[in-house]
Amino acid sequence: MVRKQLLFSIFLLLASGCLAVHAQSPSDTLASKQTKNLFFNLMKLKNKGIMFGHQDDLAYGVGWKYVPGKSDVKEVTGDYPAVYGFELGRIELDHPVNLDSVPFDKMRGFIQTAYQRGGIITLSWHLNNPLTGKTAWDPAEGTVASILPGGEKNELYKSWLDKVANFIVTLKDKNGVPIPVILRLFHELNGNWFWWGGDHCTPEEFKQLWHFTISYLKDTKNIHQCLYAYNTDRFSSKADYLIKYPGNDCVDVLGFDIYQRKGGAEGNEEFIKSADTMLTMLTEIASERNKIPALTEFGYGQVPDSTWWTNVLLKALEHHKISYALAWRNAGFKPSGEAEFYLPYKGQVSEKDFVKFYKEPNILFQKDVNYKMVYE
Ligand code: BMA
Repeated sequence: MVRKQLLFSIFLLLASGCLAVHAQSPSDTLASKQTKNLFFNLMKLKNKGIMFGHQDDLAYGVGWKYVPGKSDVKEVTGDYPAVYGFELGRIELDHPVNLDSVPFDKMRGFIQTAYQRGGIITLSWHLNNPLTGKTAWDPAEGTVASILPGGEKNELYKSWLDKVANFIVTLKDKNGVPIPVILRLFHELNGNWFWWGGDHCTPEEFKQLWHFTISYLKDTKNIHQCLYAYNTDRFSSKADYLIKYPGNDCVDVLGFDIYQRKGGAEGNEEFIKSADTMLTMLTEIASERNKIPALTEFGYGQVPDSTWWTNVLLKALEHHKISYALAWRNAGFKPSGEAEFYLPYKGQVSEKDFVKFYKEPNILFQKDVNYKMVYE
């Protein structure tokens, strides 16, 4: 009897182990080997530290564009980021360059370069409004409903997904192996500024849009090199975060975006408190669901505070085990004369402090992670 009970206990233990391993797999059951490895390694690496990322890092920075090998992060720290964000907006229109003027051909090259050294790729998509033909920031009512199956723009939307799929399948390494990407669809989904956001669709419509999109990419287009990120803006509670959550079977990364808008001690405190509180909720939600927690986008425009990195950002991050944090783009000076950047460049006021931040053992850049650690 005792022996039987013991055997049964061993069986239960093994079974729960298998289930746990299964539950910790990418949502795409046909995900490629490297994509599966990326998922497992992102889970694992969060115990080592937070990987630092930057949007469009290799494409341009403040005062330069398309200089091979250049990066504002590298100019300041001597190292590249570990995570590289790129943007697909305008691919749906067959444009050769995205909405921030990055040629898709160059983008493919940057992605291949980054992948080779063990960089992690995440793609956002500020797709135009398919109902009105205006930009992603045109929140016309009824847009989401119009692109769902049966809607008047469903065919158009499918043709846009075809174009995204066509680009993704060209992302291969030199041996023809598909490069895994984290697809950050319908980001900032609880904000009211994008047509897919906030009150512009019901939670049900949003979930349908998510399921339709992912199933189209996986099942119709046969794309199996993606992890999918569910990505809100600021949120107030776990329930608030999950209002439009489409389900554990179609999400891999859980993230949110946050920007510091106010300066001075008060602004700093508010940022630390908000980010810290949300990261606590996010990591709980992610661990309950075996998903990868990440700060999918952040920034403090023009970083006017010379110690923002160690005095503010680090304080917000340091108690949390998240996989990565992606700073937004160093767009530089626009024709209007206004500058948009979120990371220091040579000579910028927060440059020295960013180097201090770089040296933090729990903040990881490219030299801390390599191909083997991420994709094998
Ligand atoms: C915004 C700004 C814009 C940019 C858009 C899409 O946050 O950086 O300048 O066009 O993202 O990348």
